[in-house]
Amino acid sequence: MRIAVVGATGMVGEVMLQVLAERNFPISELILVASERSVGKEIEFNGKKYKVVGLQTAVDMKADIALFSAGGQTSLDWAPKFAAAGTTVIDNSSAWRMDPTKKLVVPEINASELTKEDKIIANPNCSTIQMVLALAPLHRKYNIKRIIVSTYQSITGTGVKAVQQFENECVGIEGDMVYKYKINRNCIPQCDSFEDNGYTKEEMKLVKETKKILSDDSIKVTATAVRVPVVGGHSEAVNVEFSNDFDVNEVRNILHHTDGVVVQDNLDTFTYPMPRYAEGKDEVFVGRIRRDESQPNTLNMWIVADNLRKGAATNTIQIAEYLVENGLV
Ligand code: 2RA
Repeated sequence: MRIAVVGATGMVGEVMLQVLAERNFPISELILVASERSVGKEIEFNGKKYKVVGLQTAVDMKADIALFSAGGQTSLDWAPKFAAAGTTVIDNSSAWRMDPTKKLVVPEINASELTKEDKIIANPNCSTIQMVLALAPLHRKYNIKRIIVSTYQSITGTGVKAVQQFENECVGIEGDMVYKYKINRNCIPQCDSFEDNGYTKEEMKLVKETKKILSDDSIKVTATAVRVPVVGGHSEAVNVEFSNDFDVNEVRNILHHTDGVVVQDNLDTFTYPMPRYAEGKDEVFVGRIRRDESQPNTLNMWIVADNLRKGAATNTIQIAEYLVENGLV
């Protein structure tokens, strides 16, 4: 496969290259793409050095698949050009996610919706992916009515400059401020900008993307997204109300048998998911599974995943693997 990585010098781009190598993705030719200022930069992949090229050069090279993580405007401007050249684009930005003509895919849930005609495929937001992967099998079994989610999101979700701000603060260096406030020893109840309804774009992604991926607009979702000084991954406290009652042990068993999910839930051994220990892994970890005793048919759980891996790079590459394995590219 001729593979282009668009945004190859960014945080997610670097993880995509790492995951491509780890999973031994079938690459006959690798095209590394970044902004004009990075053209000519050399990046090593699998022991070989590759020179970064610009976007138009990459379009002209007619990759089979282009893995995008280069921001929404670049996706809006360039994904159609890659698609017109015959390349299938899998995009990590929010640009195409809610477009009714584009598929929004978590492979374990809805890869079967994909066809050869899908030339621009949207990778969901990281905080959405980890939540819906755990909730999808429970929705099928018990029918979700409402989700209340509070997220505790890693600074890696903002990018390398946010990590630099955190590291500077830890050693007392006054450097560039990515966030409006200090992040060390703090929690910032704002991920991305605010919408007119008082929610952030991040919170509304959780609301809208969940309905699309689970193909059920009747599901009510409300979210509070918080930035925390953590690097390993995103954590989420999820309260979910079902139409039907459930047995907590049956819920654990369903999750235990769900592809991509690992249940870490044993209070006797203080076993529960934590971002420090999820870092670098591809699974979604679920624990603190317990009935919400304040209302019927309602469950609490704690969901953790590495936002750069299953939340972005790995999910993207799993979509690409599905396309290849099913002859869709
Ligand atoms: C964040 N999910 O965590 C967003 C984008 N990666 O900031």
